[in-house]
Amino acid sequence: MERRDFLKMSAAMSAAAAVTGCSSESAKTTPPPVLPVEEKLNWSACLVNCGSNCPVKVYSRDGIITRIESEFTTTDEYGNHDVRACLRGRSLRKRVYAPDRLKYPMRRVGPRGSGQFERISWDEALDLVAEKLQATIDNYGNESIHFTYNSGARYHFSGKQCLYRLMNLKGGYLNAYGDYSWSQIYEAAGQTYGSAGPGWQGSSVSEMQNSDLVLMVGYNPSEIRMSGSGEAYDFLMQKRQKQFKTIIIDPRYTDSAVGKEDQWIAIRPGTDAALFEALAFEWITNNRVNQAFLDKYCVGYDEKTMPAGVGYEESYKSYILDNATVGDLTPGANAKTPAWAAAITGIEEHIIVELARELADAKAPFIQIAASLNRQAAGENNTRAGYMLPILLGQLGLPGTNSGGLCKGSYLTAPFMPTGSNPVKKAISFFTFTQAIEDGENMTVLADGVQGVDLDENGDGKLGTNIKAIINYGGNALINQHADVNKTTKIIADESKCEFILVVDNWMTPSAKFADILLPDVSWLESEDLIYQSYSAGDTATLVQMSSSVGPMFECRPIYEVCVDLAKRMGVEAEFTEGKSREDWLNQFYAEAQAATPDLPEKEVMLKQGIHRKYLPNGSYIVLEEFRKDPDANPLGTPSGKIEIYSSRLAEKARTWKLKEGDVITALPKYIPTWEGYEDTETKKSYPLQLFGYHTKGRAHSSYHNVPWLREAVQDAVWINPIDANKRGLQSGDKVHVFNDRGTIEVEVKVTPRIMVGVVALGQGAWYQGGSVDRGGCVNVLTTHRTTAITKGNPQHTNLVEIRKV
Ligand SMILES: Nc1nc2c(c(=O)[nH]1)N[C@H]1C(S)=C(S)[C@@H](COP(=O)(O)OP(=O)(O)OC[C@H]3O[C@@H](n4cnc5c(=O)[nH]c(N)nc54)[C@H](O)[C@@H]3O)O[C@H]1N2
Ligand SMILES: Nc1nc2c(c(=O)[nH]1)N[C@H]1C(S)=C(S)[C@@H](COP(=O)(O)OP(=O)(O)OC[C@H]3O[C@@H](n4cnc5c(=O)[nH]c(N)nc54)[C@H](O)[C@@H]3O)O[C@H]1N2
Ligand SMILES: [Mo]
Repeated sequence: MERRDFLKMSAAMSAAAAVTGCSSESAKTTPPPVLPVEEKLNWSACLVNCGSNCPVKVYSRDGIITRIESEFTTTDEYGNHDVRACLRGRSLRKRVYAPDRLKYPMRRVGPRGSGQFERISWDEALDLVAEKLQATIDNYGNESIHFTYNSGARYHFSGKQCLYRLMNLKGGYLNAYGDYSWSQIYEAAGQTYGSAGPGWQGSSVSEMQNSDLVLMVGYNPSEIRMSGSGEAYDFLMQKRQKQFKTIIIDPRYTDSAVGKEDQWIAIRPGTDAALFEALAFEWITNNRVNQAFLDKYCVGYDEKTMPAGVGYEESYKSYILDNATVGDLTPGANAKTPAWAAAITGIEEHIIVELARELADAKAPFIQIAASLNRQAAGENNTRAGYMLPILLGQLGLPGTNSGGLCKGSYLTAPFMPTGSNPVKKAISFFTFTQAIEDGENMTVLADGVQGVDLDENGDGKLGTNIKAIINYGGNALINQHADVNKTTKIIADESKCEFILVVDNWMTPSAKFADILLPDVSWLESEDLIYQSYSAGDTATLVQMSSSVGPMFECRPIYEVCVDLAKRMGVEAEFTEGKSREDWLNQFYAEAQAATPDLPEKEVMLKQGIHRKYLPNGSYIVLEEFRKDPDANPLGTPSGKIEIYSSRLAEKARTWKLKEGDVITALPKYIPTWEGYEDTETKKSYPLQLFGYHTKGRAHSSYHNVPWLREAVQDAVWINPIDANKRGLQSGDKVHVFNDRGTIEVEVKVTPRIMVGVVALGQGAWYQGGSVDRGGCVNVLTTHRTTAITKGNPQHTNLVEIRKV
């Protein structure tokens, strides 16, 4: 922080302390101090990627933040309740004033990644950025410029959309499809239900009111949807209103359990599909499947609904029973029995049988297959296999049921800065950018999932270009959040490969250290915007009017202004601004939001009240309701218009795609024993423990890592079961090395029965520090660049490791 700002801040803070009686000098006799300026209140929001975008109240004096409060303006009756920020939003003052805040534009002076920079002026920085981007376009073409995945700042007006807009006006950039969150879910839902929707927008949480049994597979709202109005709160209130049974299947005894669950079933990571198949076996052999539903709405269950030319022996029923004979229920030697699944999943046979009975008996089971399963090596198949539960029971499109998808949130809408369209059609999977830096030229459709290229007679085609420049705005996935950080840093550090890296952030993150030019953005608390809650904040829809009395700090500038100045230099200013000022854009957006939500108060009112909310503005959502009512009038987006248990499109990919050894694509949803999974006995000889990096309360990904309060509140420790700990002589609090062939990290260990035997777990997102042992404790030192089979997405939850005491 500049000395001037620091002095201003400490003056304001000591004045505040005197008033609240916190100062030792506030003796009873001294007259009350005269405050320098009145305390102001502005509403702002936490725009991090947890899906909630909570409002926060920012109090300030003379441009210095004095305190942060969460919302408490309602009577707090459920349905009209406060949208209270979690521990992260409440710590925002610390984050904004963190010592590693970026304060002025910088140019790299040492080797890339060394973190050595020199301060430069904005003019110099923008000249350099414009020059480098133009040179990359001239030398290698627009498709050699790439935006790495970024989700750290969910602005509507002055956010990443501005940079996309600028680049689209300049001829575009190499697209990415998919994302770290849900790539394999999109694929699974697309193949099964004809669109991604039923995968990431299942029924509303409120539908639990109509359910008697909620099954949460790897779903952990209490830690991943923490907002005071979000899914965690909705779930609690639904439970309070109706005592439906709750069963949680998770290798970890999560905060979503701890007393809220009726049953916790611990499962080995990546093996859920085996459990689902055993449930299917139980239902088929006990005549509990909904045959009428399968006949009418689905393709591929048995001989009655196989696609032309495909026989019964390729049907789902035959696969589960290992029985090629129509009508016969005699199981074969490879039948997917509970005993078979018990050996793989670690769940006792009788528990599987009981679970099958309970689900079949339930009047309206609400089944949710969470995203963690899709971040496993066979993520597409794990998820498809999970969708089979509601499908086999015919418990879909009805009150109280769900497709297996994540819950659909409720929305009020507000516009985003329009990006325009990208003239470049070529796209890679977001997860393969490191490969595209090294060898994009030779990446193909059939081997690497490249999209949007011309196809040859074999149906294949090449990307034909390497990534030569990267723009990384509001993302830490250049380094920290991407897999195999040690390998990634080597690729990114090589200036002969990717020749230019622009990073725009607020703090000196592990990714920021790899910038050639580093630009300081304003923080949320310094910004004006109208935002709505993000993708998954439950049943309360909100609009929040952000405004600020505290910025811009230092030499930070909003990215909108930065892009206007870049557009000037790159000859597209008029197209970029459309002749509008910043105020014009904000007014236009406000008017558009009012048109969509007519009872949204005038802006002057919103500036004072901050938030406009509505519980379930469009009512409670039942996924696939229309299809269930009338499948002919409302066909799905699959080729058959029906639910595809057997996917002809995947059968085609299985035939034509060039897969790595050990990768499998199957027409039916199947349990696949994968590399570095429970059944990878070869790798387990050296690395016997399954590890995943879950999403922790103390951070949103890597965001908020640099807030000491949060590091204190939520311990970063690798969880291990007492049985595994005893074998290694470990006690809680010991420092350990967690390692595999890709690297070693040093963290504390927490010995707890809340994690199952053979499995260890560590909150993801800690900042990578580098070195042969990463003392930052970044779990991605241990994860792999290897992709999932179909979407070429991220299997970051599939890892084998060993642990030893330091
Ligand atoms: N506090 C916080 N909240 C967040 C985020 C954050 O970083 N921090 N990130 C946000 C984002 S962008 C996303 S995409 C979501 C992610 O949400 P999820 O993908 O649901 O989160 P995870 O923590 O990866 O996994 C949830 C649970 O699944 C369990 N699990 C892991 N592997 C398996 C498995 O193979 N089978 C089963 N049955 N369970 C398994 C883990 O123990 C964990 O408790 O969270 C969002 N919310
Ligand atoms: N091992 C493992 N790795 C994972 C996951 C996992 O489960 N396991 N989860 C994955 C998932 S689901 C996701 S979504 C990704 C998330 O990966 P990212 O999208 O990279 O998310 P963050 O780590 O939160 O990084 C956000 C960045 O935005 C910056 N930022 C915040 N506010 C602002 C702002 O106002 N302006 C600018 N310019 N920058 C800002 C932050 O400082 C930070 O550098 O991580 C993935 N990585
Ligand atoms: Mo995510």
